[in-house]
Amino acid sequence: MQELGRLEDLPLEYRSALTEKNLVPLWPSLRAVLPPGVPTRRTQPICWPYQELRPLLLQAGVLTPMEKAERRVLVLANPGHGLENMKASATIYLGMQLLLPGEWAPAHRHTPNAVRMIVEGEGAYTTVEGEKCRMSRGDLILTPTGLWHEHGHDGEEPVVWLDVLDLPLVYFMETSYVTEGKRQAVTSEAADSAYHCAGVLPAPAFKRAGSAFPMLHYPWVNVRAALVSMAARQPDAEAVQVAYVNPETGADCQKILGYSALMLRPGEALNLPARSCATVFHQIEGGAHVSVTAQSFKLAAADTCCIPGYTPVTLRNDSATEPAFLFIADDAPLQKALGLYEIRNP
Ligand code: GTQ
Repeated sequence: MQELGRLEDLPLEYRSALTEKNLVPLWPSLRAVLPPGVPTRRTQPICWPYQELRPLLLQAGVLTPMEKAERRVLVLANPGHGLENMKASATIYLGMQLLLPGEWAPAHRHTPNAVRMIVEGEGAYTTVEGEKCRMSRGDLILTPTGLWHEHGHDGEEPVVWLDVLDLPLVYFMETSYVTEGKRQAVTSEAADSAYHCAGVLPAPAFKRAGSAFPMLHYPWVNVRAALVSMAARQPDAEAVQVAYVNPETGADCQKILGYSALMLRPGEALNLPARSCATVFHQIEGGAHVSVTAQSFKLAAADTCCIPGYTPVTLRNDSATEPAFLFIADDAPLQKALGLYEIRNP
């Protein structure tokens, strides 16, 4: 590829004249913004072992009362993006949130979309637009853009969950803001929703709802059962994986980030091709190795890692007897909508 002229090659006087008129020559920076073949990625492969962050999160529970935090969260920040920018990848924000018994994180709504993957503890709940979603380990709860949400806790032990938001993208677009609200009246329990029975949808008087976010709570018991039955029925499946979708449309459950759950059978190794999207892996049960060319993370339960885009990944379950279950988040829906999504076959 042709080497291009540098800024230093230009007379100082000319450079000043350009600066004065708010003009910039493209050619010294062209290769930086359009690198050959593969994009430049700030996102580094990073792992956040749960046993390392858990004591620090519990310490935040002692140091900072809810009134002073609103949301008591330690952000899983990728050093490649600068810790202060609070990004796991260019578009993905990850945070571990702690709620102690009796605490309440007040109602608000905001433009970024969020989901919560419950990590430990029983007794907490999120109310989303009046729908009460009780939290259990491995459950996925959606708080999509613009919907009121607050967190409460009637139980007896600390509850921790992983927040996944498209905040970096929405912030970058200068469209991120919050509105504070009042405590919501609970109007229904997500667990009672007809959406929990696969293959049937609410259709009262022959009318389908067609709401943008019909299903807010995906209990792990159901998702796990789906994976286990898929593994049993399709022993030759390339991967035992299910996507979290909008049951009314079958499309990804949110428009920017996509979510799935994957089961690694005992002893299974799975080669995932390089995809253009960055990917987050969170271990729900069991253990797995997540390997990229130069690095390998050994995930135990509740560990989380992030892998940049355009990177092939190998997942491996070393246990000869136990399955391993991973929660996966990526920005594939956004990239697909924009026509940027790629899978590179080796
Ligand atoms: O629980 O509503 O990690 O608003 C960041 C922003 C969690 C929340 C985060 C939020 C929330």
